[in-house]
Amino acid sequence: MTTPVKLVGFLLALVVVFVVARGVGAVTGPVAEPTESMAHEVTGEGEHDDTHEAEVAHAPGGLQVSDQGYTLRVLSAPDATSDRPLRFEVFGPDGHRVQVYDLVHERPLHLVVVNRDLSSYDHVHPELSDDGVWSIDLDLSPGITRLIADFTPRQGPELVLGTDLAVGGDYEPAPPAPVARTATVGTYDVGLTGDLVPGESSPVTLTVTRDGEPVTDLQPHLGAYGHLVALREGDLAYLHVHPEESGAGPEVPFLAEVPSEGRYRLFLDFRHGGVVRTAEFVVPTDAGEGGHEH
Ligand SMILES: [Cu+2]
Repeated sequence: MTTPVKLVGFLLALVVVFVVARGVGAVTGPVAEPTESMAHEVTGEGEHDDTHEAEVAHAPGGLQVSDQGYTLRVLSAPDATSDRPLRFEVFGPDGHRVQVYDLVHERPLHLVVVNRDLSSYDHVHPELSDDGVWSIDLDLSPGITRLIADFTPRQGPELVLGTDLAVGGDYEPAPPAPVARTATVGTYDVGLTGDLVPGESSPVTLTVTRDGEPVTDLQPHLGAYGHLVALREGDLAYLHVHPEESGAGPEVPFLAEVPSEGRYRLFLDFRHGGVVRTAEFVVPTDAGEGGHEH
């Protein structure tokens, strides 16, 4: 074939691809976007309740600032020029500030504070004022900080809401972290075994040793012998993790629900000798293993 003929053929093929894509878009476009908010709207219509309830129940938390009528609102935050406390509130579907919360894992609200590049992590418990305003002093590093609040309003749904805070200052993004199934915290080593399987409840076991010796006198922390938080790399989706019954170490078992292939950051808070320490892990699903090769 001559070059002009090739070119015409190529252009024709392009047109065909374009027309087909448009056709497919026209057919599936509006239907194929089951965002979480749409799922809730559809649920309200009553017709497809069961299927959509199920989808919503399995959607990862922490990605939205507002869910099921509840909205997280930051009132003030520390910044480069002031160290005022972080203050925030939650508004309910009745238009009022939520003032009463259920205790879950011994606290009315758990707040995870992470830099968007996952270079810093903190799990804290703000104070609740009588009129429903949360506050806590935070030392934030420069960059974009993600706040993830895990709570259950009295007589409300279990919720995980998230919002971003921009913090000024010199900022150098952290490079992607390599896969890490062991973590060293001071004189402690913590190993992680188990595979994360998308769509399944995956058993994960953490084993705590100190100077090579198994630690068998872990102390209860938030109602268990360890508190595990798992975040998905890329969007910081907050996963459901349930502690399993266990003794005081060295093994601390959990069930983690992973929504998709990818790499996950796991943070174990454990208490020993009266001190809470955090061990950090980077765990890919099987197909997520090569995520950062290029
Ligand atoms: Cu907590």
